[in-house]
This record gives sequence, C-alpha cells and structure tokens, in this order.
Amino acid sequence: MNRRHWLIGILGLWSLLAVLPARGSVVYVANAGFETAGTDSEYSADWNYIESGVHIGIGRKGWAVRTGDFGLVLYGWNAGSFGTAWHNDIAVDKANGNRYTFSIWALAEANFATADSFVNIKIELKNSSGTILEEQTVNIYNAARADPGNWNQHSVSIVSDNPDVAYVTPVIWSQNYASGATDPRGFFFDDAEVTQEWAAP
Ligand SMILES: [Ca+2]
Repeated sequence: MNRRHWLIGILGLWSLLAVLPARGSVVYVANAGFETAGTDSEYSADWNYIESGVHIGIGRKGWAVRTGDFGLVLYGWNAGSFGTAWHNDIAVDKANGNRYTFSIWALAEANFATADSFVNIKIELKNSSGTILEEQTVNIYNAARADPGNWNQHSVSIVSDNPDVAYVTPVIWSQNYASGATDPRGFFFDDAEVTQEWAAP
C-alpha cells in the first residue's frame, strides 16, 4: 500500500467512526480521585458529606490512596459513626445512552466492620429540578471484605429511558461502624467514574 492509499484508508476509517453512535462514553466526574481539598483538608471539592455529629465518620486522607495523593476513607475506628458522600449533580445528555453506571475503586482494611453490614454505592437519576426519578444501590460490604487490603472496582448501573433524566448523582454511604474492632479498620475509596452507554436491546 503506497502512501496515498494508506491516507485514503485512514480517512475512510475516520469517516466510518464519525457516523457510528458513541458507545461507552465516560462522563466527567470532577475531583474523581479526591485530590482537591474542599473547605478543609478532610473535605473534598465537588463532593458533599453527611457524617456523625459526635465523631468524624468520613474524610479525605493522604494514606488511603489508589492513585494520586489522596483518597476518601470511612473512619471505621470511630465506633458508631457513619459517613455519606455524594457528588455534585453531573449533567448528562440522554441522547448518549440509557445505561448509567457509577464505578469506584474500594479497599476494606482487614478489620473494617459495621453493625449493619453495609457499605452502599448508589446512582441517582434526577430531572432538571434535581428531583430523584430513579435510583439503584449495590452493597459492596461483603465483596470488599472478602479481599481485605486490596483495591477492587465496584459498579452500580441503572437503565432508564425516562426522557426527563438530566443529572446523575453518585452516592456512597455506610453507618454504625463496629465497636471492638482493632486497627487497621478503615474503608477506602478512590477514582470514581460515571459512564453512559446504550443498553443492549
Ligand atoms: Ca486519589
């Protein structure tokens, strides 16, 4: 193949790709790796927390890292505490697909335990007013604890053809960290992503 034919081939492939529908598009998650601090070093920009009013239940730490310099941690050493984190609403274009997936890497330290046996990841679909239309939750507690000390990626998906979907919100939460557990007993998160694609018909 001479140079001219090679160029035509490349242009042809480029033209074909241009008319194919986008698949598996990754939707940007701001501060996906918790690298940027919020109002203080334990808070993460672009993420919001609810936590125990008595003891801190969740925060950003420099020793809970999969990539970069920071990760998010459930403070399992504060018995009875809880932590919830949710990202700011992420605008999506429903023309890009009907399957929405929130994925995040997690690591359970050896002795992390809660009295209620859950660490949930959830994806919420919202309308343009921010009202939740649909949501789906996966409890990753057992899966993460089955491989202590190692990072694994977990996902929760929802398929929706609701024409009012305008935003996606990823959420993480756990509660009632166990008393009596010895260190190490944190639960780490890092590298969140949200993807949108067309579900197989
Ligand atoms: Ca990170």
